[in-house]
Amino acid sequence: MTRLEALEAIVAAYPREPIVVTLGATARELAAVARSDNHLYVLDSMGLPTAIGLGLSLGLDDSPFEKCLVIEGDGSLLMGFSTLATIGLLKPAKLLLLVLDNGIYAATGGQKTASAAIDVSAVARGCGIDAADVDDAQSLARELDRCRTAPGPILLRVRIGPENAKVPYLLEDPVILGETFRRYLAAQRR
Ligand SMILES: Cc1ncc(C[n+]2csc(CCOP(=O)(O)OP(=O)(O)O)c2C)c(N)n1
Ligand SMILES: [Mg+2]
Repeated sequence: MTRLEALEAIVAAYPREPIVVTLGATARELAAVARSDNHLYVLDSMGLPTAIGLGLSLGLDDSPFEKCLVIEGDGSLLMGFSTLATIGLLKPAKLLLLVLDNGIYAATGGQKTASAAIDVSAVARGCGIDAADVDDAQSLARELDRCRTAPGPILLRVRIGPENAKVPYLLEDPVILGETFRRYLAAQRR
């Protein structure tokens, strides 16, 4: 599965739920698949999308949203790995954390991450998070559907290939991106 295919499946399954998306090619490719106000594009803040999604999912606990999604890279997750412990402690029921695991830092030249050496799903389970490995598009669609009603926090480790799709850069002002996302959430809560 390519990153683009994984993102297409995620957008198809959760077109209106809040999605916090990690930096680099993942943000660019998501914007190319569906540029949407319910997406918070976290430009450059490696290691932080999961922490942002944790806070957001706690704040949205009583909202009509089925889930609050985070789309992470393996490298970015590893950089903010301690957040998994806090997620296990606080147990945000709406949090669905999707780790797009290509085993490399694709954005900076393809250096290997520690992902191949460790079992991310086992770490998540050790923290009290429901977790599963997803290896193909069919399993991804099935798991995304299961997660709609399954109580969070849930982590899906989604194996993707190493390629980056040829899509335009996303060079918008982060303040405007953040404000657009905030307004989307506020409008749903009225
Ligand atoms: C704190 C910090 N360190 C380094 C970078 C440079 N950087 C941007 S994206 C990236 C790789 C991210 O890897 P991963 O999360 O696995 O995503 P992938 O590129 O593989 O999709 C790096 C090292 C950064 N933006 N911020
Ligand atoms: Mg990676």
